[in-house]
Amino acid sequence: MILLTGFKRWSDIPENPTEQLVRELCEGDVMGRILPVSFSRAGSIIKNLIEKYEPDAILNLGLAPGRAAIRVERIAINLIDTIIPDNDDVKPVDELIDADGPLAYMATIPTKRIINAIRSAGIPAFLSYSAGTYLCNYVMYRSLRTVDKLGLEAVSGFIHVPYSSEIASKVKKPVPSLSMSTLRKAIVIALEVIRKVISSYQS
Ligand code: PCA
Repeated sequence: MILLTGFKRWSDIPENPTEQLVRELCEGDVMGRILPVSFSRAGSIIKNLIEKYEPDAILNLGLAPGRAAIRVERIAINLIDTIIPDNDDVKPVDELIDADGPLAYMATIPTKRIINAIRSAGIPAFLSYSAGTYLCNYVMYRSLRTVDKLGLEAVSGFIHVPYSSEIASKVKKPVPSLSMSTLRKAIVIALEVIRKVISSYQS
């Protein structure tokens, strides 16, 4: 089973496209969950889901406003450094995510294979070496940390998507975007690549 997560909206963004993506893609072997943009709640939700369901793979999705392409994150760092408060109005600065955890975790999903497959479908996708220091990096780190602590074989990683054009049309300034159907296609491709990895280590 693949655990696919997205996020609710936060701050002044009108909608989070990852919410719709997760709703549309959770069927068959994909279990979808929408996470709150909250440090105190999102971390325990992701930890409990992984402990309870022991998924074969975890793919976390988030919106990167202002980015023009799909970004597959390579690394999650053990740091929270917030400029915008989360949805509980909490704004941690210079805090470790886990005082006992390593400085960073590398994504264990096949990042380059995913990017190549998405690009082959004519969709712009790039490797990213920073998921930021907000909720997305936090959830990526907490997912990898939980898998590590439990000693699971699961692969885990994070993909940032741009605004969908549908949501960008509601933003009051010009922002880069891709259509919702393009975003959906990219994530479907990423899930296909992840499925192949899972089946190769299970056989
Ligand atoms: N993007 C934010 C948090 C929620 C989301 O979708 C981030 O990049 O941290």
